[in-house]
Amino acid sequence: MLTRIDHVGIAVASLEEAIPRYEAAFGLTVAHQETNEAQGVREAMLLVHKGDTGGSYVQLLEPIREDTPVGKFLAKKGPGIHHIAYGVGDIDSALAALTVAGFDLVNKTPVHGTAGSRIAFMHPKGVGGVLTELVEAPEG
Ligand code: MC0
Repeated sequence: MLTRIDHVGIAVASLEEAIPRYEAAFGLTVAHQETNEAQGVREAMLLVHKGDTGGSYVQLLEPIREDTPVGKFLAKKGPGIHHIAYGVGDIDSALAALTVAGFDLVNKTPVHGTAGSRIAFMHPKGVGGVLTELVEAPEG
């Protein structure tokens, strides 16, 4: 079902502060930046590796308000790893299989993710305390 680690989502207080740190430490560059209102974040994707099934990224996440998943996470735990995201070829079949297997899905159907991708979150309680995201990359 899984094709790659698509990204590791990291909660930060400020993208302006975090991006140069990741660029300086690892020589990464920002491949994409956007604001996702529905998810309550400003985000930057820094490419780590381009493989046959798509890229792997560090995703820096800054909340746009306090009452958002990343805003609440930052207030409670401070900056750090917020979630892991796995690439899938077909997110609809992946979600159908997880539903049959009894997993607790935050998104029962895919929602809009980075750069036109289709994404869905699984609740951390069902996956060993790790907020887990599935990503189907956009066509092309
Ligand atoms: C909350 N919890 C987490 C967690 N966030 N555990 C591990 N990792 C996280 N990131 C735990 C809390 O510690 C708490 O555990 C319990 O979940 C309830 O926490 P809460 O603070 O009361 O939060 P809720 O219940 O309101 O929401 C938690 C939930 C939410 C996972 C449902 O954060 C959510 O819907 N997340 C999915 C959407 C999201 O994260 N969007 C932002 C990234 P205890 O043990 O204290 O009960 S958007 C993104 O990444 C997009 C742009 C993309 O990739 O394309």
